[in-house]
Amino acid sequence: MASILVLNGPNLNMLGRREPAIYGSETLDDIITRLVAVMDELNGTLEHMQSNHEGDLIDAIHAAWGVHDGIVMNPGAFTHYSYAIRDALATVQLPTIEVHISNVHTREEFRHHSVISPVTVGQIVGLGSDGYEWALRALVRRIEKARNH
Ligand code: CA2
Repeated sequence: MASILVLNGPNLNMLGRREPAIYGSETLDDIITRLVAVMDELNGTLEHMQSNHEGDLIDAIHAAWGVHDGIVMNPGAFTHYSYAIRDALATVQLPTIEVHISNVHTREEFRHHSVISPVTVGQIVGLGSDGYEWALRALVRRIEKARNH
């Protein structure tokens, strides 16, 4: 049974309320409800946390150490410049999948680079909110495979 921490960074609490053409019409609550159902199906558990504050996200990453088996994270705009979040992920060494709802590569130049991705297992970008589900399924599969070896 896998335990996953889902983390969402700044402004993602506004999902479904603004900019639906870029980020879709689902709210963050809608997405998390769906992810909890997916984790039930996979016989796992999920904790979710969203924050607009870098330090709070770092504290949540530290607190995941020894508690959760992996992290699905959309770091929001911190993706592009937060060495502190990257260091926190590198420190706890939990397998992490980075998710972006929009296709960052078709947007402004500053969104093309992630300082987070070098410390992740992989990235899912541009698949809308479904990306969280694919990330969750891929991460649980990876954790269970590692356990059975
Ligand atoms: O595509 C993504 O998921 C992003 O991580 C979203 C971040 C952006 O800074 C990244 O470059 C790509 C921004 C999140 C803003 O979320 C909003 C949602 C709805 C309405 C307004 C903002």
